[in-house]
Amino acid sequence: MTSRAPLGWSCQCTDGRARAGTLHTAHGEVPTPVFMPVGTAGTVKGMTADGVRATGARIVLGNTYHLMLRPGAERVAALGGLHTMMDWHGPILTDSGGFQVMSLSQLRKLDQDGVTFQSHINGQKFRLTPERSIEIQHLLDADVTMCFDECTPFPATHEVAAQSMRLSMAWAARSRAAFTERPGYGLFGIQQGSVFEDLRAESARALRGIGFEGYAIGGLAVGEGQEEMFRTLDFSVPMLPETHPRYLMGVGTPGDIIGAVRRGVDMFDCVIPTRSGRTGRAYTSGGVLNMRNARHGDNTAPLDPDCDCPACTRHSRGYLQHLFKAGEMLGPILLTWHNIRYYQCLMQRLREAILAGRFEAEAAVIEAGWSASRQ
Ligand code: PRF
Ligand code: ZN
Repeated sequence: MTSRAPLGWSCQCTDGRARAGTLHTAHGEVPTPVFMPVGTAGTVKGMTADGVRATGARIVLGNTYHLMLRPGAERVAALGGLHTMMDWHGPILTDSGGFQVMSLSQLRKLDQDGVTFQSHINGQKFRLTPERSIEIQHLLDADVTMCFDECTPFPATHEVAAQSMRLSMAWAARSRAAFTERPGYGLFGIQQGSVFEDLRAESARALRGIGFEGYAIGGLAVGEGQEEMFRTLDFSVPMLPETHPRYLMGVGTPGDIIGAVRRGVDMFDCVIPTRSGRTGRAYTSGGVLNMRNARHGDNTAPLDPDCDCPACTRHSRGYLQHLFKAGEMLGPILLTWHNIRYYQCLMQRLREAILAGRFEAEAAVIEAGWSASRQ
């Protein structure tokens, strides 16, 4: 890619619908399929930036909503932008704020122009429009900016989902118009339409008409369940341009991710590895373990014998159980590190399997490990 080009994506190989590619951004290249750890408030909770990089992560997610409330977008810019502030010098994708307003703010009012809401921190009044969301993401210096959208709640009638999707498509056009093109930076559109095939098609047509550097699938993992999400992905993913990266927002468990990569998705983010790490849940090659459970107390074995992270190579399950029982902050730190490392290894295995033309065989091996009772 030339240095003047916008953010790009190149495909190295496909295996069925699964794709192995590379995202080219202003702050470096990212192999896909990729999992982006969530750094909501300018930090991946409990991790230094060096630690995040050591897990293998190459891109992190930040949130317009949280950062506009605290410390404020203009202040992040004054502090040198999100990369400098976080000491994270790789690519950053920022979400646009609408989804977080709807899930976190108790008091909010949506209109055709945007949304007015009260901060969940101190009740202060704020307003987000497509134009302001894009401006904030510029101030943060996001490599990947997301369109301002409304995540349609689930379940929704066809009529409600249609209205909501059409509002998001109007906002997508305004987001595109407000976005300043710079080399290595890009804007992603977000497909909506709930679980309805005709609405997903209409949304994809609208987004393709506007033109974006990447295409996200929004409005899923909102309570519909894995089977319904996969059914929706079956028809929604092929509607998005083959030539561009596809991003499934807010997903998911390792099983969700394998199923979505199988259906042609390239990018993911989710709070699961970080949030569940803080509460003692560990994702391992043998399945999910709760490290608060007393049964681990005398166990000298590593959390996951197949993992090379500090929690697994330097400590026992018994020690990790003790840390959680004693409320020591090192417990959440170690399990967050482990879970992010687990997700990074999962993505690397999937990518290598796609390149080797053995995606299904590898997926079967990984999934068999979760149900084998070797713990
Ligand atoms: N839109 C935006 N962010 C999101 C979503 C969405 O639909 C979701 C849905 N899973 C998570 N994060 N902008
Ligand atoms: Zn580990």
